[in-house]
Amino acid sequence: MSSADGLASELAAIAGRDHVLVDPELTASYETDWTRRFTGRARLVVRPADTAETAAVVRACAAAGAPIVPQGGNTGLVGGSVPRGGEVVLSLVRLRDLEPVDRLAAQVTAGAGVSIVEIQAHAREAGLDYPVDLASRESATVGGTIATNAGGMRVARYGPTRAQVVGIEAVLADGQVVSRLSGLTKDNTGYDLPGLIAGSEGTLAVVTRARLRLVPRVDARATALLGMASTAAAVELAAKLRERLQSVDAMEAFFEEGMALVCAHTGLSRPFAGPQACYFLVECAAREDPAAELAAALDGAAGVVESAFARDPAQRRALWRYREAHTESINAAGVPHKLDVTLPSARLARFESEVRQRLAAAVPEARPVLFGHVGDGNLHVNVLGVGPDDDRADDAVLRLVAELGGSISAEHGVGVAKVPWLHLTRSSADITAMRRIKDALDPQGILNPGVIFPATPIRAGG
Ligand code: 2HG
Ligand code: ZN
Repeated sequence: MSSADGLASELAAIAGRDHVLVDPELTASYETDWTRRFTGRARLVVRPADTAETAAVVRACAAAGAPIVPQGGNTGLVGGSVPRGGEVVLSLVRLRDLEPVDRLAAQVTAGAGVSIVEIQAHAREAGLDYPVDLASRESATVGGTIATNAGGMRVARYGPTRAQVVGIEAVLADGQVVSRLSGLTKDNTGYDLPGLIAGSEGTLAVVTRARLRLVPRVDARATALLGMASTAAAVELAAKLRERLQSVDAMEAFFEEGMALVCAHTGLSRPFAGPQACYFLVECAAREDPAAELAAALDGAAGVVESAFARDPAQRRALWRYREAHTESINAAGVPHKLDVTLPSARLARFESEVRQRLAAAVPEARPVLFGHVGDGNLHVNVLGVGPDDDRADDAVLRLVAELGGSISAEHGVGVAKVPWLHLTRSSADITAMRRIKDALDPQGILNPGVIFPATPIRAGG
């Protein structure tokens, strides 16, 4: 195995001295993720400029037996994009090529380091849109969101990131490059490698470019924040709106504890006179103004106690701020445990009340803050007041999720955070199949070890 300095000089010869960082002041921002719960020292950080350099970096690391943590915008929330201790952080932020929009195919090819906000703006200039949207859009990247199959606010309408991936270019663990960027929507020639790499959390390959599906741009938006009598009423309303309106673009939910934190942190004033059992944010988007159809669908809807309609873009942004400021407001209150889970819609309301009881019983000092995407059954259970290594809260929440037929990871991935609980919602046959795929594509075990499965010792290269 090369010494740290030996590998650093080899990588500097590939990516340039300025793009191999070893000074702790320079590496620090690559070593801690958004939760601040997951952090570790990197052996070094390397930032190649393109696919060829990325492949050469991976080859050099493989020869040195040096484990790699691929990283995009470092907005991950499960510890999958930061080192655990001693890995090479392979940052893809310099892979910023963005090709012209292919209007005939409604697709675009983008480098891994292009941010979500940039690809959205690029698509909109061409009269189209990139439909993945999430609160971290300014920093989250094309490569990172593919690697984690990121979801966000518009999944119920357009599907998660994997549904937008038409093709991928990726570097395999031995430095070979797989390139499927032809943009053919119909292409049944063997295994769907792009579909497999999407959501593999950097454990199978390093995404360098992608061919992405775009959707028609719809600019007319109508947004309402509702105070609901109960979570069950919010779930029922989500189903009703989906049945009645093709224009429903987002349906989000949050609760009193989140509203209180957000108002305290941001200085926003409360939207309604009193606290509500559940807050429901709905947005419709269409070519023609959907305000009238949204108002008609909400008129007399069961369980709506209060409502606030946005009349202009500033009011719309203000309503969204209650929802989107959750993550930063929680972070300001402490270092949370983040449990991103999905439930069958029919059990979402039961989960919301039972999870509070289970948490209170398991960890009396725990302070839960729940919010999420009610349109697709995804709740973010954030838990404050629990030490970083105390996993009693995680255990209580994830066991309840499994009991109710849900998934322990909806859109953030398994990362390192959920490894001990993977068996709760994946059978042993399923885990065996996944491990075999991992071993086949990364026989040395150098790509993001410890993510999805427990780390195994790095094996010598062939
Ligand atoms: C969101 O929906 C993100 O805003 C972040 O998935 C969730 O901070 C979280 O737990
Ligand atoms: Zn989310």
